[in-house]
Amino acid sequence: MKLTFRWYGDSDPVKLQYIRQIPSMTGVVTAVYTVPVGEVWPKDDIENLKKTIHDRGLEMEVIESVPVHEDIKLGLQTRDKYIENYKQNILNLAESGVKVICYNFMPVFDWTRTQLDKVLADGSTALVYYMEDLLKMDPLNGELSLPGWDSSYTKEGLREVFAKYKNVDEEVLWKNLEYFLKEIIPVAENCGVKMAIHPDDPPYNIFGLPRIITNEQNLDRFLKLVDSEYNGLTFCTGSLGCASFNDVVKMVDKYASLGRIHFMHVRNVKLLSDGSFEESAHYSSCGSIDIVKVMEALHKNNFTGYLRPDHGRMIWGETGRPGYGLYDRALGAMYISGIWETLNKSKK
Ligand SMILES: [Mn+2]
Repeated sequence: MKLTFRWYGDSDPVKLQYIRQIPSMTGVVTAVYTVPVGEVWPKDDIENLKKTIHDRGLEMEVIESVPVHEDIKLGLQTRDKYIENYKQNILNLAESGVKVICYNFMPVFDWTRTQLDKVLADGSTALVYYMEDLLKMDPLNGELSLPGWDSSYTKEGLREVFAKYKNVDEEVLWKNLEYFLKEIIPVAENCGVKMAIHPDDPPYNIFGLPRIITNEQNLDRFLKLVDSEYNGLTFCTGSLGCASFNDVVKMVDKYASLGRIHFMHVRNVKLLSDGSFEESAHYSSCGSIDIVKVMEALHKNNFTGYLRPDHGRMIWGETGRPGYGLYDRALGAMYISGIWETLNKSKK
């Protein structure tokens, strides 16, 4: 297991030198954020990013994310141009030493929450998702925006893209994903980069848009679309685990044993009775996911991929990017490392 930390580049209030001070941290997971979705990342930008990170004693072996252009998800004629660009990005990143690329195939929106600063009982703040509030949200009224969402959409642009999805149901989305994978996976194989799809968050349709990377049956189907080690998963315990139909520990065990998990996102969520959930501290009893069992499943299967603590709460007065502060993620990293060290030592 290689422990990593997400870093948003020079504008991130969490500095590389702080990340470097977390024991057993090997590298950061990042991206080139200045290039519009669908375009080729300049090689100089990739190399400069790598140099900045290496100069601080960290590695850059995982990219999160190379976003997939909406035309690819929609299956439009124009997709071929964007797929060629995507292949070029894979090749360029491989040349700079990248081993894993994380991406997702969620239409229009990335991860979705109803509040980013819910005050929990201990005074920390966390991201939450309350069903009652979600049902009141209208993404087309132009007032809604969350981090992780493509903020380049205007109100009209959003209406247009929603209209295009009128003809894209889950089966069409599967076809479009298969088309994309059959183009890019051979390229990834040739240059030794493992592609790792991130599950949909939350893992079911929202706002009438289809979502397919959602549950065990669909992950099985996904892995068979192109049955190659290079067509793998970013297994996000929080994204899959926020729905009660997913048995996260069982799924980690299964996909790790198949050698198809290349990147782990580890975080905990507390499930509430009506399908709502609150992000919690990593510690098992703070949420609904048994993090020790997740780590045991990885250990049992000799997991050698990358892992990062995923979202954290805001604690100790820290302010910054919701979910991506330093302190709680660092606590999560040490908790995970502690479990891993114990498992390593008790095996001998
Ligand atoms: Mn995640």
